Amino acid sequence: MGPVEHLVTCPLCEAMCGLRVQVLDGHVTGVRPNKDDVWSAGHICPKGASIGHLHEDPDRLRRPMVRRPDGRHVEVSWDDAYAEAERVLRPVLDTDGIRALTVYIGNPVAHNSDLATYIGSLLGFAQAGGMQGYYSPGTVDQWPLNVVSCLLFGGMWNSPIPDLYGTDHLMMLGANPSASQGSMLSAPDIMGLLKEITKRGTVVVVDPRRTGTAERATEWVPVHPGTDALLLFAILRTLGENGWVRKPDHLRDRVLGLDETVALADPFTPERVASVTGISAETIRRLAHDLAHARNPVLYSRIGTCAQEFGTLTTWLVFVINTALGALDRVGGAVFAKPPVWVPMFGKPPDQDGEGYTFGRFRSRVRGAPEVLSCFPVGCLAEEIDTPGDGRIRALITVAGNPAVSVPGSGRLSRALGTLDAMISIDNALNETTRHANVIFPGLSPLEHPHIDDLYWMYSVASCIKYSEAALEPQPEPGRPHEWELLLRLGGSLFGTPVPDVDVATLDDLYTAGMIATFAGLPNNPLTGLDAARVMAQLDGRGPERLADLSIRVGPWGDRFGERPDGLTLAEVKRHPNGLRLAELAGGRLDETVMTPSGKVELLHAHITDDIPRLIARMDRPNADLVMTSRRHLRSNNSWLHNVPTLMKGRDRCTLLIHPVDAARVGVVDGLLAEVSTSEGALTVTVEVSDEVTPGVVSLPHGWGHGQAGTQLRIANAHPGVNNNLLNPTDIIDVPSNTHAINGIGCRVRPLEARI
Ligand SMILES: Nc1nc2c(c(=O)[nH]1)N[C@H]1C(S)=C(S)[C@@H](COP(=O)(O)OP(=O)(O)OC[C@H]3O[C@@H](n4cnc5c(=O)[nH]c(N)nc54)[C@H](O)[C@@H]3O)O[C@H]1N2
Ligand SMILES: Nc1nc2c(c(=O)[nH]1)N[C@H]1C(S)=C(S)[C@@H](COP(=O)(O)OP(=O)(O)OC[C@H]3O[C@@H](n4cnc5c(=O)[nH]c(N)nc54)[C@H](O)[C@@H]3O)O[C@H]1N2
Ligand code: SF4
Ligand SMILES: [Mo]
Repeated sequence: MGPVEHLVTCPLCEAMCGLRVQVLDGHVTGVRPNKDDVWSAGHICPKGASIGHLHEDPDRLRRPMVRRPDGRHVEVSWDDAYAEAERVLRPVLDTDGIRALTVYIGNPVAHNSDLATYIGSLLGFAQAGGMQGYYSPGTVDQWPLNVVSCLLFGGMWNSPIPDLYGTDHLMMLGANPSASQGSMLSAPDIMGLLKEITKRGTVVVVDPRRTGTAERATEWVPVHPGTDALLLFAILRTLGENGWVRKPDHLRDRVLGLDETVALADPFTPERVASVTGISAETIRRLAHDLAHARNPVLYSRIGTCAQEFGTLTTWLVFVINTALGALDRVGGAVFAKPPVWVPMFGKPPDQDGEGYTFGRFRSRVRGAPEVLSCFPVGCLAEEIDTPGDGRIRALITVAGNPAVSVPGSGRLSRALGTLDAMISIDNALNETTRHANVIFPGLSPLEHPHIDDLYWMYSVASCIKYSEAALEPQPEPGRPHEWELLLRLGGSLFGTPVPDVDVATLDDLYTAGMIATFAGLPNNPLTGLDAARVMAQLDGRGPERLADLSIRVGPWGDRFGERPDGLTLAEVKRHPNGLRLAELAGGRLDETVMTPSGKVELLHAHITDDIPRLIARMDRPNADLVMTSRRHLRSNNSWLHNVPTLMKGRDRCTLLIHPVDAARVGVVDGLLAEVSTSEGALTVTVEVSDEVTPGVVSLPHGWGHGQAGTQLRIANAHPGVNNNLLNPTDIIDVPSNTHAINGIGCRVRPLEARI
């Protein structure tokens, strides 16, 4: 018999491409793009094409591992792993309580429905038991967007995306889709869509580096890192001064605070911001003019404008300017996607029980950082572990995360992880982080479990739904636990039941029923007022499939349990292996999507505008001689695809990009070693001299620094690179969102080798 083909959605980035995976005798024999996928229509990138190699990777964990007293990890049975988790965890819980435990949730959680739907069980149980903040790389990523979305639009994941099909003038800041394939913006073949925009209009890329995206744009605007908020305020001021603020009918009575916000731009004249941003006053005026005179202008920003000193103000200004251009909620502008599913994270979190949102409800123990959406800055984790005293973190659970590489101050964090009394990881690799874990519970490979995306449809340029079946049986034993079961087991153990004894099936029922009952009792969500017992009785299956059925049935196309007999259920979605394309982007949806207390877009919030004096002060602070920024590569995925041989082909990617003028000034030479240092530390790295970075800026990718003792990553360890988070300090923070700056960090570069 020949290979069997399975249609699955690639879970490796937000583009959600459809793949055809060929399987023969339990092995992947080929991966091809799925041209019939209703969403991606045959688009694919090298990462998706390599998913078979990821699955077959001999280093990928398939059995639990425990750490022996000599520090080595050995494979054990599932029962022994549960027993070891109990042995290390219980004494901490018995003496210090759940307060001494925290959880780190990594990025792949959002790309794996088993984890995404059940992470709430672990977090919810831990929070109920007294855990303080939790940690996530969100605070090195999109937390500014989450804060702004809560305040302006009423939900943490509720914000408009640029209509890439309709705009004729896109200004993109701090994003490089030629590598990332789009972020908080899901689009099939995003570079193809950008090319179409350049044909009918303009794409302006604001980035300190002439990226692959900037290369293909109409114009590249090299901005000094961390100063975008100044540029945007100056643009807003120019719009106001020239009477270019548009107030279209569809926004009338739907937006609060626009005039007051435009007035706040007053101090930021193009002349005043020019020297710090590195963009001339003339250019700023032209950028504003072009936006104002385009038919369908829109701004979009991403991590380069979030993970920087003024992430919240910058992200906020993007939405403010979209509003001032009249682009909000209209085709061709900034529109709200319509996800076909509804999941609890789309609602207001139950712990935010007042009107609007409250931040700073509790503070971190050591530096007193206020929580923001229940998170402390992730760079606080190390000090919470290694600073003695009451309330010290002694137990950590990591779920699909690699903080020893991915977070600022990772040197201190790595050392701190080694001192924990209990560390448990749910992860597929023995890597820089999990080498410190007492127990590693491996998840399934992405091809071994079904998957259905939820969050990314909130940011997608069309409303689609797709179900991925499991292409392969879990190996080595088909019955091995799924990650959602592991999450329930760990969550269930927090209240006294020994880890091996948790009744996962019963807890699953309780978790699902409890979640439905909670949201049924809260206002303004699709579960409001539903009878929880009746809903439970009608749902199919258990675990993530049951939750997927729920989220589809209460979604905009759902059957609402018989109310709409032709509506969707999970079973119906499964009948369409190429997916269902349900709707295209549309405007006019503010009344339906905005969940603020006033029901309107609320532009002005003290939580955001209180940060303006800090920005004003920035205008008087001269730029550092050299600053460091981060970059991504199409063939990497944060820290964890470097063990896939097909993705490691080609030349060394972990180089320090530096402009020829700076290279000459500091005396470093292309291809030779240099030292780059910051207040946090120093690294030795190969120099790549290139005018693709602006003078004054160097760029180093993140996710490297492999080759650590005790890891099992043969390929990655042979190409270790260096970890730029050893250089990123933990104290440069975007105040309103708790987000670390990893862009615009003052640094020094000096030669370590000379050409003879
Ligand atoms: N300097 C710098 N630092 C950065 C960034 C930057 O641009 N510059 N970017 C930041 C951003 S945006 C992010 S999102 C973070 C990422 O930070 P993290 O999420 O902490 O790190 P990742 O490298 O994505 O690590 C993912 C982990 O999940 C595991 N894994 C992969 N798939 C699965 C699975 O299906 N199940 C389980 N259980 N485990 C799995 C991998 O083995 C790996 O250990 O890094 C942040 N850090
Ligand atoms: N291939 C691949 N795809 C990925 C990932 C990956 O690691 N590899 N990671 C995924 C994840 S977790 C995320 S969050 C997304 C991120 O997706 P993107 O936001 O598109 O991320 P980057 O490609 O890092 O692009 C960020 C850009 O910001 C620029 N920048 C740095 N500082 C500043 C600044 O101060 N101002 C401005 N205007 N620009 C600045 C950088 O030079 C860089 O070009 O990508 C996702 N997709
Ligand atoms: S762009 Fe690449 S990594 Fe992203 S979903 Fe598509 S194939 Fe996967
Ligand atoms: Mo991210």
